[in-house]
Order: sequence, then C-alpha cells, then structure tokens
Amino acid sequence: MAKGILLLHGPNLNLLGTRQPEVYGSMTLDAINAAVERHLAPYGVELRSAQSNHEGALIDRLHEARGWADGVVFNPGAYTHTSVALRDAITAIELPVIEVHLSNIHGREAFRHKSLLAGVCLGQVAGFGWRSYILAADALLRRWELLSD
Ligand code: CA2
Repeated sequence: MAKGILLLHGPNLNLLGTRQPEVYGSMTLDAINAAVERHLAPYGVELRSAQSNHEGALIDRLHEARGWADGVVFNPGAYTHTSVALRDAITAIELPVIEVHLSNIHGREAFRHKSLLAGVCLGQVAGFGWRSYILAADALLRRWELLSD
C-alpha cells in the first residue's frame, strides 16, 4: 500500500520568497512543495501540502492526517516556540512527525532555541533552507525502508 505524507507549514510561511531571503531563502512555498513532490515521485508516496496562519487550523490538519497519512513533515513556524496545543495534537495523532525549520533556530535569538514540539516529534531538521524538507522526507522514506544507503 502506497504511503502518504502531509507537508504542513505554519504562520507566515506563505510569505516565503518575498521577504528576508537572507534568513529563509528565495524559494516560494509553492516551489518548495513542488520540489518535495518531485523528490517523492519515484517512491510512489502521496503528498498533500497545506499552510495556515492559524493554530486551530493546523491542529485540524493534523487530526485529518490520521485518516490518510503515514507521516507528517511539519514546519510549525513561530508556534514551535509557544504552542502546547500543537504539542498535544502531535502526541494525539500517533503518526511520525518531523519538525522542520529553514533556518538554524539554535543559532538565532534565545527564544527560538526552545521547541515545545521537538520532544514529541520523531526528530528535527533545521538550518538547511528548503533542503531541510527533503532531508525530513528522506527520514520518513528510510523509516519505511523505501530508501536505503
Ligand atoms: O526557520 C524556520 O523555518 C522557522 O520555522 C521560521 C519561522 C520562525 O518563527 C521560526 O523560529 C523558524 C518564521 C517564518 C516566517 O516566514 C517568513 C517568510 C518570509 C518572510 C517573512 C517571514
């Protein structure tokens, strides 16, 4: 049975490619989604992408993922550092979730060093720009033994 991945993006990431390219790169969100889609194509993995600026809408997407996805690649944006509700949702859905960041949050302001979510995720990828998403997708492919060294 083919696997499914939810690629989920949090607040302000709809602005990618328009501002702060020195921090977040110059690719738009649509271009990132397309790059992940292309990367996954040979593995027959279904990818569904979504973005929201609203915490509750992100929680709804995570809940819905239980019905069809086998894993989640999630950039929670600034909610990474604040959201107990997203942490509880990630715990509740019992799917492998990989937390992704374009920037290296550990090298930035102190308030970005702490993730409330990473501890309930399978892992975290940060600091590799748009390729952070590819590395996270690869981690799921390896977990499912669709990719090996
Ligand atoms: O590095 C990341 O991917 C972040 O999740 C990005 C969040 C930030 O709050 C996290 O600490 C780290 C911010 C996303 C803002 O995205 C923008 C994109 C273009 C222009 C302005 C903001």
